[in-house]
Amino acid sequence: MDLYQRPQYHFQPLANWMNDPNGLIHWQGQYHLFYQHNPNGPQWAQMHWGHAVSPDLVHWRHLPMALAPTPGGADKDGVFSGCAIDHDGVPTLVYTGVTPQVQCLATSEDMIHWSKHPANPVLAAPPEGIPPQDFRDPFLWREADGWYAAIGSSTGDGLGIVLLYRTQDLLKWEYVGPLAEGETDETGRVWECPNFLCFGERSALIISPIPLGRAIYLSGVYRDHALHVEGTHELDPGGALYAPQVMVDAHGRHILFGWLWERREKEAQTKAGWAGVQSLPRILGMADDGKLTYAPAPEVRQLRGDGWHGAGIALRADTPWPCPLGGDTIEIVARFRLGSASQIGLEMRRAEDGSEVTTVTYARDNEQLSVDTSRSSSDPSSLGDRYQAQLAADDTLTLRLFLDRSVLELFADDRACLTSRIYPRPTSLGLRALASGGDAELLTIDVYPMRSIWSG
Ligand code: DQQ
Repeated sequence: MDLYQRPQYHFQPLANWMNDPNGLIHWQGQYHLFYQHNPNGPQWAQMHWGHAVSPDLVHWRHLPMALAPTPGGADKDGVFSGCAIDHDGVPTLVYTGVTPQVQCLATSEDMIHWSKHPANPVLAAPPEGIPPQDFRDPFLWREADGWYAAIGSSTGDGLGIVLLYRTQDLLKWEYVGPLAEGETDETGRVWECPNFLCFGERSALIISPIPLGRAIYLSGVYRDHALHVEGTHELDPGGALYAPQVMVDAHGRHILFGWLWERREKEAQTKAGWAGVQSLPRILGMADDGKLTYAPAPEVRQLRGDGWHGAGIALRADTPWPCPLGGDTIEIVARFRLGSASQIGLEMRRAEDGSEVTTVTYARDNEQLSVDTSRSSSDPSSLGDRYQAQLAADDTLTLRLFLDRSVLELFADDRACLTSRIYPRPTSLGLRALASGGDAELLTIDVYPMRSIWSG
């Protein structure tokens, strides 16, 4: 098994394949994370639901497999994604069984052992005109007149759609209409894994469109059981985060986990013996402009070891400043004053001879935040690229970065997130700050070694 590239403080199963987070729920003071899992190998096949529990969103304990395909059953070819709800005090998983794609239920008395409902499938076919091979990933919420479910799908014309259903007892379902529909193929052909979130007057519908390979969201006003869309936005265009799921916990926080897929060749994944990581828990909010805000859950701070702190560091144009502490399992909080610079940034996981380096930059003129992983690894099986997000910054900008071996998660001013996968050598550990086109200042920089979540 390739142990070096395995993250130390991001959730993973012990081995083999993992993709979407499923069934996130805060139940009797414990956070439950289920996930798409192939227990038999490091590739997508025969989907099961793995299961883990945590008191604090950060330290996890593996639990027995929650769901496996039932031979001859409604989920004989796979237990696909879905959610967890509290249905009159009974923890209930609502998920897609295949093939064909149908909606199913499972319940539990102890949150460990799960029984599939004898009436499965409880929703056996989509409305007329909707392709039955794309009818999946139910996401439920409660309204005054019952449960509502958003189900991902595709229109007969090959655009994305989220179908809205209503049910009282989870056994009889009524199709209400489209919650939202795509208008161009720029937002994909099939919408997977919908998540519908309400923030006061405004709502956001997160979707994972095929073939975009990244999640986006529609924000607007939910009225008469449809989302009146005001804007379409990127959720995390860093090239690695897909099929996220959001839960509202007992404190009313919207907490997101997302699947971080591998960005290295299949062969390297097979050799490694594992594939797929969950993101750190992120708290979502909504700003006045209808865009989501992102912050790592405060619980993540408990992983910090003794940090290195610097302040008032002048960054001269084109003269990189080497930070005394770098690493591959660290958190970096860097607050920049842009000054006269046209671009500022950080180089990380830098080899001493510069042969490997990952660069995060912010360019003032086009307001672009970038993560460049094209030189992250000298291993040709690693697939690097350059990823960008739009961000308007004033004279100061705070970059908060989590490096965890092959994971890089970037939060910029809580207004943009870019998550990428990188596969440098274990010896590429350097960290430098830079400015170009003029001088800037690092107002403060904090670098924390991060503790493993698995070591007690
Ligand atoms: N993954 C699941 C599906 C979902 C897709 C299958 C998204 O339910 O649509 O593993 O990654």
